[in-house]
Amino acid sequence: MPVQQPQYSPKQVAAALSASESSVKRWCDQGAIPTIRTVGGHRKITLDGLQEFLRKTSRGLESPQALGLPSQQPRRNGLVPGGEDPDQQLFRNALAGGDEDTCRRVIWKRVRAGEIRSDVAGYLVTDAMHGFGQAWDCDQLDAYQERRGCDICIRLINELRGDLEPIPDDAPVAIGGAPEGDPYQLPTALVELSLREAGWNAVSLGSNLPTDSFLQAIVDYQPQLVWLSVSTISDVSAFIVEENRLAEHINDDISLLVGGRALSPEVRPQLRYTAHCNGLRNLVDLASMIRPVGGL
Ligand code: B12
Repeated sequence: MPVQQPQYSPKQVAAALSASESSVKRWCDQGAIPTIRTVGGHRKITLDGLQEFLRKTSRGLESPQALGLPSQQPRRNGLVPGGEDPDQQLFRNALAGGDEDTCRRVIWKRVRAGEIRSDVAGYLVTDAMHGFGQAWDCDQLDAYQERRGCDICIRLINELRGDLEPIPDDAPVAIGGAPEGDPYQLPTALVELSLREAGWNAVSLGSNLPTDSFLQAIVDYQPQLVWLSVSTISDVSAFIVEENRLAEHINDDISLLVGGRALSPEVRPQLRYTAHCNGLRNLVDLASMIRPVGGL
């Protein structure tokens, strides 16, 4: 995928900053704004360069729309850090600003261009939320922006899922979720979308799920595959006991696939499971080995 930074002229940047063009040119020439020169000698400013300038000078963009960026920026100034792909930049800054329509446009543009939905969602949502984590660390993001961002992502993931072809009755069943004490909703929603798109009748049971209820769902759904998404563990010993209890009650013919940020190399050897997945693609590949299903 080409990774190209958008480039802006001093005039565009001046409009976005509500400053004069001559001031912007001066900042460029003084090195305050990292600047590229075109073959013809014109000044060009990348989004990263501009971001660096905003950070160093504690400035915000008065009119981000002058640069094609979403109009609602985070209340605290500065852009959300993350990947360099312009789509990622646009998505995460729109998400921080609560601009759901822009986020939706970016996602669907890529899906309509033929990309796999779960790849698009994983690529944009993961980058954005990791950026939110960093922005939060630097006091650049309010709690409401993070909560609202999660809600928007859940809606967008659900839209992607809802627009898929209906699953045939004989499709293999997969269920999963995040264990008790783990409130993270996005990873399990992304796993559900990935498996659904790969032809599984996949159902996410959500987050913060008590083991007994997880076991009841296994009785009710009779799945061939169970996934466990673990993003946070507050009490490692209790988690290991509960995870092993879950694994013990799962029949040998059901695969238990586990993944998530909190499953560190220290914790994993103490758990029982069929396979650990490094990411969503890895999960889909493993799932197709367990039970191949009709194409995408
Ligand atoms: C949103 C968020 C929250 C929200 C979640 C809301 C919700 N509805 O989901 C809430 C408010 C609950 C929250 C709470 C807290 N959070 Co928080 N949170 C985040 C944030 C910003 C995004 C998480 C997220 O959704 N990421 C997007 C997902 C899609 O990415 P991912 O988790 O990496 O998942 C990918 C892979 O791991 C993989 N994957 C995951 N699961 C699975 C499963 C399978 C089977 C497979 C195949 C793959 C897979 O696929 C995913 C897609 O690529 C992160 C920042 C970050 N770096 O992620 C902080 C972050 C995780 N939170 C953090 C902290 C500190 C907290 C709190 C302790 C804050 C507090 N003081 O209260 C609490 C703890 C909550 C708890 N009970 O443990 C820290 C953790 C630091 C650490 N060292 O662990 C982070 C990193 C922020 C930071 N930089 O400080 N948080």
